[in-house]
Amino acid sequence: FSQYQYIKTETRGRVAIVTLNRPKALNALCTPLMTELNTALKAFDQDANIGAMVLTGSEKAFAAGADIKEMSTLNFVDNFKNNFIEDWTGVTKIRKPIIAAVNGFALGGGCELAMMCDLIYAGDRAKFGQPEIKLGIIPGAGGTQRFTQAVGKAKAMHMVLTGDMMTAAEAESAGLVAKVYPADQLLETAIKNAETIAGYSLPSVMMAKELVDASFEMPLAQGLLFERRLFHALFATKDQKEGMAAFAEKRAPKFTHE
Ligand code: CO8
Repeated sequence: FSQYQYIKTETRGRVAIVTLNRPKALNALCTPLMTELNTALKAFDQDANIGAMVLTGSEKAFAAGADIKEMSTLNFVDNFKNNFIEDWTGVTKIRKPIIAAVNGFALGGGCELAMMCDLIYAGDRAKFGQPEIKLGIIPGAGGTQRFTQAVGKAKAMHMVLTGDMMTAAEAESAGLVAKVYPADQLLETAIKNAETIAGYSLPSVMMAKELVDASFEMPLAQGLLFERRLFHALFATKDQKEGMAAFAEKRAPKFTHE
């Protein structure tokens, strides 16, 4: 029995795997799906036994966007009063690393959801796009901003204005995707990488994530100062002592995440 209808969750060691599971609609992101997703991610973020998460979909689709049928009857005043989409951005508040493992379509809100994660690994047949323009709207959850930060103005303008899709290879060379793997090896590889990350000292991992994210918000001098201070701070952890002792003793470190 699962408490969820639109997602599946499992854990493997210190890694949590969340799978979008609305196959008939290509994982279109309806409100209850997003509510479940945010609930699950938040629970894993608070779970001391979890060090990293993987978010994935199916072979055919990571997610083909927000649910167009659900959105079709929305109007401006309600969107404005309810701050539509704000509740869906919980992924960006998660403090442990989240890897998006993208096979198939990552379109519209699906692409935006992947970009809210910390890094994207793609299967070789993945397709990325911001096709909102074809529906008479524009991206609403970061497609004009995170996409541009990732790939630069030329490619972002092309994608957002034409609605064209990008292949996994193009997305990798443009800087949207960290690595491309054969589709059938994507999830296992993403989990393996997540296990590697989850094996490191959690405070250092969380600080590293926080700092890379801060580089998008801060002037360089402030970002460097923030980095230096957190670097100093990590010398107050047991894991720093353990990590350096293990190196000197030529053995594997046993991190306790404190
Ligand atoms: N919403 C609702 N249903 C969808 C969606 C969607 N986004 N995408 C696919 N489906 C449904 C189809 O309606 C179809 O259902 P049914 O069998 O009942 O007709 C089923 O999934 C299978 O889809 P197709 O038959 O179309 O499959 P194809 O393989 O022929 O085509 C495509 C695949 C190209 C992916 C096609 O389905 C498509 O173009 N989908 C829409 C893509 C799109 O426009 N996405 C952007 C939506 S707008 C948006 O995301 C706003 C962002 C808001 C922020 C979100 C924050 C997280």
